[in-house]
Amino acid sequence: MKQQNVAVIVIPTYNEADNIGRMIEYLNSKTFPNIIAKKGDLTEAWNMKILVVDGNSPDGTGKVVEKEAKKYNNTFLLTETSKDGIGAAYLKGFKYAIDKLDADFVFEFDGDFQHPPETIPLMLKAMEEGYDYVIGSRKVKGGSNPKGWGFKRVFFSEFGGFVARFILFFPFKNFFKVTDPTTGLKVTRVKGFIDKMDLDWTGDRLLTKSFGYKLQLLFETLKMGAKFKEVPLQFHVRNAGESKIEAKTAKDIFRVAILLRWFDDFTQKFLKFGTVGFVGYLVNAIFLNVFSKSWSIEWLAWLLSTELAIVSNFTLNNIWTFKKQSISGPVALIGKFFQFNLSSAGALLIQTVVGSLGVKYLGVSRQLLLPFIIVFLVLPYNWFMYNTFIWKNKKK
Ligand SMILES: Nc1nc2c(ncn2[C@@H]2O[C@H](COP(=O)(O)OP(=O)(O)O)[C@@H](O)[C@H]2O)c(=O)[nH]1
Ligand SMILES: [Mg+2]
Repeated sequence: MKQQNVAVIVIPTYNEADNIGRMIEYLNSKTFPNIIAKKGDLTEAWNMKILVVDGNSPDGTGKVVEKEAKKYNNTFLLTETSKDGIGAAYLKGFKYAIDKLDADFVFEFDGDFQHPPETIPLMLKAMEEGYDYVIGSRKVKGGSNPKGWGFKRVFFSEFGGFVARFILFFPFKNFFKVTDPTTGLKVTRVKGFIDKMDLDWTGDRLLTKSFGYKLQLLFETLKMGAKFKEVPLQFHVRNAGESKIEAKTAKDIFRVAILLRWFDDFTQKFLKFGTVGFVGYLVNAIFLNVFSKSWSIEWLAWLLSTELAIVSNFTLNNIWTFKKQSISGPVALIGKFFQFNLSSAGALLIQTVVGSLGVKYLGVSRQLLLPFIIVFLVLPYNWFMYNTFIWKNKKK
């Protein structure tokens, strides 16, 4: 640990002239002194800074911040040439915080008092405990939605949050661990996370420059292996001014969630694995038909067509599904192909044993049992064997 941890509260603003001055005053006079005095169980030395990223607001937000920046030397203004979306504003802010403000931790924080400044010390506490990523959640004990929200608003927030969680993470552990995926209050460790992130907001690096950035940064940071924790967020109603959320925002967030999951390496790999398996089945079926018509030796037709399917599976998985772990060179290929045959024999054994026992003792029909065995036993078995033994990640 350094002598001092620099935490930068990044606040994007667009037309927040009625809020931002009060917010800066509040943080500097009420919130930061408690942190510096190590109240609330804090033990380390914190250097707190504020960075407002203003989308060149026509209402004079920038002027207000400039005035505050003259008064407080920990307060900075980054003026964008135009309103580029909240996601873009955050990436610009992160870059500035690292390059110019020496940030060790960056906060995502709203300028309209919807995020209570009192949550900041709780989040820093978690950072002191060694977490990399701390999220303010409205869904954990102690967290809440604004009192003024009607049924419809609560329903959409709850339902939307659930759908986002489902699309992004189901059925893996983060589906259960991330309770509030669309929250905007977060703090992230710079070292190992923000400094490894692509902060170029131009081009197509961001799937959206608007509010969907929340899901993208969440997804990316967790993918990087961040140790994360949720703290309760009591989400308030806006102090003044207007929300920048538009009707199309929900649709945009949904689109981002789908794209994130679809283009994820894991998903792509799994889809390719499934496709290769299906091709293998076709090879098996077609050659079984051909061979059994040409010869009268039944078992030979089964054996050869199955082996052709195994060859097809091995080859396609090697050059496509597991391209990054691809095996090359004749000796390695022969060795792995032998291993692959053993693994496939295992799958055959599972299918034979469970299939015949099922038919005999459960009395279920073969055509019903087969797809069940394939989906719930053979697929997971193959996926496991391929990833752990055949195409395991090369050690870095
Ligand atoms: N710089 C910048 N800030 C934005 C933009 N859109 C929203 N913000 C700011 O981001 C914060 C959250 O936006 P807000 O409209 O309050 O969203 P809501 O709380 O979900 O209704 C506020 O401080 C906004 O002023 C943008 O395009 N550019
Ligand atoms: Mg807001």
